[in-house]
Amino acid sequence: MLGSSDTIVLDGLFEEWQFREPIYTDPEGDNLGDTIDFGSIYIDNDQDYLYLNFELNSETNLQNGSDLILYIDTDNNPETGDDFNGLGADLVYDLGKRDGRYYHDGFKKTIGAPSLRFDNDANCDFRHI
Ligand SMILES: [Ca+2]
Ligand SMILES: [Ca+2]
Ligand SMILES: [Ca+2]
Repeated sequence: MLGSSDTIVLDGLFEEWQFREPIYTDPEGDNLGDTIDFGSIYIDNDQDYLYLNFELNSETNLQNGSDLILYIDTDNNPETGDDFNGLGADLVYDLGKRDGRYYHDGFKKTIGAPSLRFDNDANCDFRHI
């Protein structure tokens, strides 16, 4: 049975992430004028969901006016999906537009905001770095 530290709960609290190692840590203060300065990035999954945790320099509503786009190569194959810097992104999601697409078995499916879940519902709650 999984303990509480093994379970990601979308509740606006991030204590369960302290038991995980970041997959990447971006330097602080390197945003060069952009509004968003990424810090550490964490990833985890269970049998149903993929969980992403981005540390940002300030509280940001990614679903409103953001120009961030998420690219995920879900089949680890650069030949499938959208080409983005050599990545074959099978899932592409524009966070600010709440719109995206998913490629699977040669089919393209449009995905909207209900396909994704955000901590604290409409307003993402991000931890400050
Ligand atoms: Ca939580
Ligand atoms: Ca940074
Ligand atoms: Ca791919």
